[in-house]
Amino acid sequence: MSILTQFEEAKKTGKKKFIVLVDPDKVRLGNMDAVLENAIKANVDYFFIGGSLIVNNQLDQCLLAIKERCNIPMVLFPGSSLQLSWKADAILFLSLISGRNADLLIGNHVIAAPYLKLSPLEVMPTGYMLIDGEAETSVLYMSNTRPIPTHKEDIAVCTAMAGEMLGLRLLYMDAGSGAKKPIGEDLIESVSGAVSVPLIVGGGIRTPEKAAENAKAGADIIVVGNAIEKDPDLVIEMAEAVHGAG
Ligand code: 1GP
Repeated sequence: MSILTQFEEAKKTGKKKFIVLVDPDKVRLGNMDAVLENAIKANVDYFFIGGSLIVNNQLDQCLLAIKERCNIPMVLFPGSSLQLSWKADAILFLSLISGRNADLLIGNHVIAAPYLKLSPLEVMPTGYMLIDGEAETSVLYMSNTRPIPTHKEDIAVCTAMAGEMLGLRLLYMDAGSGAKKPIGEDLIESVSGAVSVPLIVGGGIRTPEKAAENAKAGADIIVVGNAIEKDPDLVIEMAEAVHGAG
């Protein structure tokens, strides 16, 4: 079954998925082993692999290191068309629909299309929506876009609806890695109520309680990166909280 179908089936049955975001630049750091070990124990559903800016050119090594240790599927979450690899299982083909940067709406996709067509990667068309997380995150600087303000619920809802109408199969609401303020439950509830495709939510989630609240508010898939890099033991509690929220 494709990963996209797995997401859709899980949404239909109300099962929540938990994803750990791995930054390939940090894979050699001491705590990566602990993250992997805990991810296996905690039945983490998938890994997202990527970052807004990768400087160490070790994407392939990162994917291989994870593959050697476990069977958790790896989905590329690319910050640019330089972050592509056949060693992953799938790729979020992200269109940054909250922004008005043509390169991130369609330009980079044109460049990546022939590579992806030849590759074995499952391509997952995803509407990517940045929501203000009250921090100068890398993704805001690198994407040269403005996030949707948290109090502009109507803009977030209409953006999500438009993404679905354009045929995008997933929506990803992200406050950005390291956001000070994660996305609020009210906004998650409004957006999830307006669309029927699976909704991914991430950015600044630091506690299992917040992860569970987001899932209860309507997020189908929860992504956590930073908090787990800092404290790999959080993987267990976070995964339990999200899986238990379904
Ligand atoms: C960022 O949603 C992801 O794109 C995860 O964010 O690293 O803040 O958990 P954090």
